[in-house]
Amino acid sequence: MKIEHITLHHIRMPLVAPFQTSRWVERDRECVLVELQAEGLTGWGECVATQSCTYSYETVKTNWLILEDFLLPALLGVDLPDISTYHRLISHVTGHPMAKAGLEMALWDVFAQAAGVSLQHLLGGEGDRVAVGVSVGIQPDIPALLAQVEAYLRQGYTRIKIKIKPGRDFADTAALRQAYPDLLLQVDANSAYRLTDIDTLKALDDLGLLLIEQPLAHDDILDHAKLQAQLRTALCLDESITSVDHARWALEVDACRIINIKPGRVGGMAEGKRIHDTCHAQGVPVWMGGMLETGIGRAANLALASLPGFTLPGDISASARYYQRDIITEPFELNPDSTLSVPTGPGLGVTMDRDWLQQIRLRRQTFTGG
Ligand code: OSB
Ligand code: MG
Repeated sequence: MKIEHITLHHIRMPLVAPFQTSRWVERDRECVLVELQAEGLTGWGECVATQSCTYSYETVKTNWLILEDFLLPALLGVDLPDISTYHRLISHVTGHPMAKAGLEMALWDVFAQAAGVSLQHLLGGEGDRVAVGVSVGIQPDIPALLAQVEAYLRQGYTRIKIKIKPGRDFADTAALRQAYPDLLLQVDANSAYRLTDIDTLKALDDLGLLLIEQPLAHDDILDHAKLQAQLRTALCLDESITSVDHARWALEVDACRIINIKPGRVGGMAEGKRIHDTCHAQGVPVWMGGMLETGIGRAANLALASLPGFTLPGDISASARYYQRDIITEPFELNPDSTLSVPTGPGLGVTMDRDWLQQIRLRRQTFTGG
């Protein structure tokens, strides 16, 4: 596969409502999209980093820089036989998983198209739907939280995740549990706690949660193991798992009993699949996380989430939960059974809305190989 041209698009697309986590707020989806031309085919990828280094150290600008200075030069003009050769060609670049994953996604798209199959098929996924839930940001107060969750339940979502932070944790979660005794409910702290907050975290232990996501530091494994030893509820790591090795380390020391897989966080779908395979072999459940992706990243996430070890509902909601107008011409809609359908067309199986792309684009640049 001869890689001829790559165009980077920096976009800013409005969210339907601000998304508040324990440590930051997202108002728009600002990201780099990768458009790759190879032998008459066009592949699309999405870098999941945002405008600020909140979730991780990567940002839109670092994604662009690493792509322009290191990743694209390694790839442009190359006759690429497969995706593992891509990883070999960029193996000198340390870190920056989101930049690497955005480019990898565009490669998966063209390789699947060239083979005339869906990305799901190429990855080895199965089934036509993926169970999904919705991730609810921190609301102004508890009545607003109850109203927001009720609205999502009425739309058909059957699994709810709420963001928590110190001072907005036990009372919020307990109120929801009281209103919905049987709800599939989980919480995500995005690294807002320390081991010394053990009393608060132990209080959450009695609320029948599916899991507690990333309570401690973004790069910690050891303290999570100390915490897991004191809780019955499964801990789930998100930020801390940046490779299959981190997954292995975390499981070896019982730092978590569930893993949230985000391809962008771990350098791409190949690494995400390796984490899935490691967990599946050990009977550890995984689920697909989300980064408020556009329809491009969402399509890729659905394909990967159809692998058999993804046994818990993913943070992959319908387009309308995020955007008035998504970047693809066929927005994702929630099925009545709280699932999203996995695209079946060749490659990602979605179509870029070029008209909308042009309206929300802040910058574009095309790079060509020698
Ligand atoms: O921690 O899972 C997270 C969104 C942005 C950054 C981090 C996270 C999230 C979410 C939203 O929880 C998940 C989604 O895309 O619906
Ligand atoms: Mg998370």
